[in-house]
Amino acid sequence: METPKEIFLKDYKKPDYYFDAVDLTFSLGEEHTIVSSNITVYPRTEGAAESSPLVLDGVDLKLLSIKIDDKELKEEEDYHLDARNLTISSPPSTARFTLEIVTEIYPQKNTSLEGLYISSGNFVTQCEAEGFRKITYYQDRPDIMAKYTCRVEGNKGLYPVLLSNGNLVEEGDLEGGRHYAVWEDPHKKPCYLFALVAGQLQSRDGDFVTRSGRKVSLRIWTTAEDLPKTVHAMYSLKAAMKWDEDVFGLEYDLDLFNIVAVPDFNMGAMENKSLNIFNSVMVLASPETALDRDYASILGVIGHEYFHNWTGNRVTCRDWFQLSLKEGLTVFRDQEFSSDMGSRSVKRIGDVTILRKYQFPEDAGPMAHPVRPHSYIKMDNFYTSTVYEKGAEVVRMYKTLLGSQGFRRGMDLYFKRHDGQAVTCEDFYAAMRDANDADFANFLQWYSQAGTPTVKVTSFYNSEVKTYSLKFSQEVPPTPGQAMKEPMLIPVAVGLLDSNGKDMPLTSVYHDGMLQAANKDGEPAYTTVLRIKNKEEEFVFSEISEHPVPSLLRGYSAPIRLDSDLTDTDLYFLLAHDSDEFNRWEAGQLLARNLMLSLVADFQQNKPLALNADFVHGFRSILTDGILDKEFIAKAITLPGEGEIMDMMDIADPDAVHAVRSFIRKHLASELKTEFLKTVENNRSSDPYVFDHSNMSRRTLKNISLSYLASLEDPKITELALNEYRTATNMTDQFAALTALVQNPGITRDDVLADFYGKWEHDYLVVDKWFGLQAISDIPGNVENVRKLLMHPAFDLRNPNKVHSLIGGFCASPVNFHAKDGSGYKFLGEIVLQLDKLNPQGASRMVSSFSRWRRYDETRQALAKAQLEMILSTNGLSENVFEIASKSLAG
Ligand code: B3K
Ligand code: ZN
Repeated sequence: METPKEIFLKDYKKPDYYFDAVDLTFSLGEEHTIVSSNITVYPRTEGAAESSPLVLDGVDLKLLSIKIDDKELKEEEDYHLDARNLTISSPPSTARFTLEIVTEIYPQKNTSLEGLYISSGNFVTQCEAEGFRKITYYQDRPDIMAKYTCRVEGNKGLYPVLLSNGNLVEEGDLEGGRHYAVWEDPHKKPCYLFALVAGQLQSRDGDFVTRSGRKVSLRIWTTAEDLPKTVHAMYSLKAAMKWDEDVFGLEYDLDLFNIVAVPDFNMGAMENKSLNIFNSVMVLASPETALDRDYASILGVIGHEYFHNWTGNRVTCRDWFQLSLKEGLTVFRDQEFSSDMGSRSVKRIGDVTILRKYQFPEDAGPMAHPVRPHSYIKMDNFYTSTVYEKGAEVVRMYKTLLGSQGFRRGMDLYFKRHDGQAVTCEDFYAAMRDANDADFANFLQWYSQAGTPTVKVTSFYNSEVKTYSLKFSQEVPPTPGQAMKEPMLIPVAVGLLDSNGKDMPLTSVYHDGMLQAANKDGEPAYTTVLRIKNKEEEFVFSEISEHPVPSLLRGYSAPIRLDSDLTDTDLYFLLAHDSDEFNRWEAGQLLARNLMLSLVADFQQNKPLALNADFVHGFRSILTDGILDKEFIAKAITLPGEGEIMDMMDIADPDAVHAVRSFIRKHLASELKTEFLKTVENNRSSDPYVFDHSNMSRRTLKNISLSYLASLEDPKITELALNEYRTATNMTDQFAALTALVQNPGITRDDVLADFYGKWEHDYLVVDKWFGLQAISDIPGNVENVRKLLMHPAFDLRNPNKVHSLIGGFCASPVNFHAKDGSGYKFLGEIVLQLDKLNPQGASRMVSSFSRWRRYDETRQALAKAQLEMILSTNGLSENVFEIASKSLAG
């Protein structure tokens, strides 16, 4: 391997040449494809005395010809070629010129799923981040924005449908059974948004009339067989288009919007201009085959990609370090969209859970990087939960600081200033600031400092003068390459509860030697946002008539770890009364976390485990609450995950944490058996499946109750679950019953798994669920089952969804992946090497499971480290895997 090159943000330079118009012709073939590109180029500084070289990116291409203004260039004399670049030594510097390049590429052999490749016989592209260079020589960087036309030619029988970005301007037949289509995109775009699809596809058609009265045709393309499963995707697309108009005043800007679903895709979806390409799993759903959570993800992802049309496409990134500019913002937008379509607090709980599960560990490990990274070897390794989810939290903090209207003013200014441009995170910050004349103090640090800040709070009530004070201190932990950190502006939303559990009116806060009103309009506030910007700060509330219980960080107003002096009694009180539903849930989680940690200590000291009565009581009151939203109840009775608890230990102990979590679940199930059974009974329905909040909540609560019950390993419950499985009228209920049943090893488990496969073997997405369910199992020694499943005829290492289900699923069971005999590590080490030869992006995602190896005991450390070393010593390793494996070892 050539030594991988690290790219730094501080080295950013403007391009010496810009591209104006790009004309592409693809001649698609069954063995190879010919790509002709015709580009109008102009120098950044026209008329410069000496011309700078024009450096084009290109990987795995066969160059057939290259011309400038019709004149053929000669190798060595006019240009130089190596494995990454084609460099034209002295192009005309005085004026525009035309660059014509013809390359030959081999999509049929492309298993990396970037550039142009084949999925189920159809041609598909994926260009973000740097896949366009696998199609033709180009300045493959997002600050090169040009207008594209694209002519696609291919065999009409094999590829009846030919699609690219923009509007169809011409189509017709050619000799030899071939045909063509010409697409023209009137909007300037970076090449990462280019797309082409060709193949046997059918469409579900719909339309949407924009608020200015323009009619947009909507088409969702799949195989003929999958077409019936696109109803929900079409509904989601229309809902997203409407929502963006209502909430942000943003309208779609072309007459056609296409979505294509393909089975082989490296991530969820891609926002190519007017031709979104989706992983099938993020489009296809029917009541019989998809889960409630699939319906919810589809809604969110269709929204996300659609919202990119403004946040990403119309305004794009100057360079890849700015990725969060579009991703953090667009995740924030899709979160808000889903909130408005369902329950806001439940959505918030789900999003925070994901942040804690994936982003917190990343931020505390060897791959920790800021929302805007400082360097990378392979950009694809930086589509991370830090850039996406923490990035969305950063955007959310602007809204918390500015209020809804202020945030909207900031967004409006951002589009007004930057439509059609490739910009930076500072540009977004400046728009938010300038539109509101706001003081953001040291807020920009959120973009450049990695690590999850810890905020400590202590409180004091002075009954004589009726003041209540909150003292905060903040600390951002050191991360690789960043030992010292600065304080940064943290918005902390606070409410104070009186002894009846009601919010106290907040009139004024004394801070920094000044008395500030808690609310601008003179009305008392019940929640106020405190701005913590120094290492230590104190806020004193006046006119507080009794000792309150504080509700801190309401709605999770900042992505931090909060360390407060709340007692368990306070937490039970908040769990029962807080008007902020997020914090009610949070109080329950904190109680469960404390309980789990203390039981883990008992387990490690071989003490008997016992569950305290208060916890069972609190849990019962939530489970049987007749007023609370059912989906909220389901969230509130879900214990913190094993990973979350392991993260809080000095040395992570997967066996102890698993034993404790299972113990609590089983104990709760036995104490509350009657309540759980009643919950199952009361929440059944034989009505046809509807995806709406009330039905989804009902199913979720019923199914989590069933899952608790199944932990009892009671034959009567097994009968009940089997009955649920057999009588289910939708996949959500059927799969929940299956999941409950497979918790326990034995003949019933084997039979029901076989039965399920028999029923669904014709449906590849359901088969993926079947793989995933078995892979994630905590059954001892499961690695052997997973090895067997690798050989299953339905498994395919080239398909990312299958890899995600089986390999990713396996790594998500801490007891099996971290098995003390090293069998899990060895399995993953082998797979990473096999996968790396086919699909480096997929392989590097898998190798990430090793990255936190230092968190475990010495035996496990040695075993995991040996695998990382084995991987790194392998010849021909991809840069993707090299970067993650080497940083994991070093960090
Ligand atoms: N922008 C794409 C992700 C591209 C990943 C490249 N390795 C999907 C999205 O975030 O919308
Ligand atoms: Zn995105």
